[in-house]
Amino acid sequence: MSESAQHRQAGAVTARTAAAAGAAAALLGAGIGEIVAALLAPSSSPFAVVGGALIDAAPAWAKDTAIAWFGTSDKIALLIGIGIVLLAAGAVLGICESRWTRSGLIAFAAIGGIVGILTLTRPEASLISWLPSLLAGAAAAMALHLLLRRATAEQLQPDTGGTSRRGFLVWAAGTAAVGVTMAIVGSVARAGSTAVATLREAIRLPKAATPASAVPAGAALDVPGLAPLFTPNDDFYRIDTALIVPTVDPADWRLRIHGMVAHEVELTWDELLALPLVEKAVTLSCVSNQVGGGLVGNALWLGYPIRELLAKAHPDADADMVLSTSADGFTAGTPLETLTDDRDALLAIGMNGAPLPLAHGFPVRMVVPGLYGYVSATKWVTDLEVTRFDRSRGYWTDRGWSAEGPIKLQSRIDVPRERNGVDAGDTVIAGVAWQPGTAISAVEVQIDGGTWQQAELAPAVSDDTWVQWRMPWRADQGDHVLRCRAVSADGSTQTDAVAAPAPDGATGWHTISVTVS
Ligand SMILES: Nc1nc2c(c(=O)[nH]1)N[C@H]1C(S)=C(S)[C@@H](COP(=O)(O)O)O[C@H]1N2
Ligand SMILES: [Mo]
Repeated sequence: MSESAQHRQAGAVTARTAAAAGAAAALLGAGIGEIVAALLAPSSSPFAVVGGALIDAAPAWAKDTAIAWFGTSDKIALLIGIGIVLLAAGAVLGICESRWTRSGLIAFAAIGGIVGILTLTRPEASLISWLPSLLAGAAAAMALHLLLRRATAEQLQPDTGGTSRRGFLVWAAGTAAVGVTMAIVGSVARAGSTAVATLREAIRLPKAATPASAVPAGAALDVPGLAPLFTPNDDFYRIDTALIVPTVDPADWRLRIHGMVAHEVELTWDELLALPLVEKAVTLSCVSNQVGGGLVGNALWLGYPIRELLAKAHPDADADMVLSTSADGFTAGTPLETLTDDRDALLAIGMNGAPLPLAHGFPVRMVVPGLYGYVSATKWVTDLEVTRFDRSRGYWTDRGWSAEGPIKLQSRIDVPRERNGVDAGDTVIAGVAWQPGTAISAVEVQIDGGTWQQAELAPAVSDDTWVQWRMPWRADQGDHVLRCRAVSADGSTQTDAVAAPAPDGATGWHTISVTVS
């Protein structure tokens, strides 16, 4: 008796059919989970919960590799990875179920239950956030049962030619399609039309009591391809551990300042808006930015100096750090001194004239001039605990990054682009240079290892922002190597020592190769 005849006789389905049933059932479960989560609470999405737990549990090297490989698409890469694992697991469970009745069903239900429990451990958990995962597991189990029953029934029927097999395939494909559609609709509903996005649209920001100093004439150079002096909100890099952008209703927002203080302070959104606000241009950089990379941007921030709030709380004399916490459980440890000195560390509500975009921390985030984001720029901030570095650690400090993170002196060539060719003749080299908190006094450019030449430096908006620079270049045909370095007002020259981003920021000279023809 041939193998397939044996299966037919026993009423068992082929491994391939069982695997297809399992994968389709897994997709249906995933779709149900995403739809229910979109209706219930975005943060209860099973995908987001598993992804968030993986992000928090991953060793530092895995995260650094993910950012190096996928850049700001690292989250999409993670979700695709989870999807692939889900399909594979579904296929395996389908085969299990076809061999040992109930094993696949029980496993699907158990996975739903485990993810449900995991959901309750996440920072944004609510009382019912386990529901989407549980329903997803139950739906997958039920779908697997029905699909296999159908496949088995068809195997037992007298041979009806190709029609019966096609019947199963249509059912399996239909189940998978419904699952994928629900998952897509669920995530679009979640991203596009949250009530908080609508609330944000309606907000009119108060005017700053202290407006930003005027942008000096000539600060923005007219060089096509050069990063604009102010980075538009839609182009501003985004880095955070949130798979789903947290949605915080301003009416529910509270900031609590506590810990080593004489008086606890609590602040509501309306109270914050009524305070005399400060507007300030600040360049923000991610510690993961590679030399020459794009994880840096400049914006006009509107907010209230954290210094004033801390003065009301009156920190203890031996406190030296403020641990800020976000609505989604991220934390950053910021030196107390940087929040109380005259640099105007802000509790920010506005970015380039608009309320903070949801992805950039709506309704309230921190912006501390001179510090990398991971130790200072907490988005969706809700809690400031005054403490000490020897008592408390921020999210990334527990994962191998330095406790303190001042932004290093850096410069970048934006024009020409490495991958674009250059036409021979008179052209221009241009870029940006920054060390927020310290003015840039010069940028130098080196062509093909020759002498360092002074670039033209545009007037700076402030010490806290990047400056644009340019240098004319008569480009000869052939391959050329271009390099830049910045000099800061305190006299130091950007180091050529190559350092990786971990543990406290990349260094080295941005070097590009271009072909002139
Ligand atoms: N809540 C929260 N805030 C956060 C982070 C985060 O993961 N979660 N990442 C920090 C890091 S590492 C950086 S570089 C900045 C980036 O801010 P942006 O996304 O607005 O550019 O946000 C900081 N604030
Ligand atoms: Mo960062």
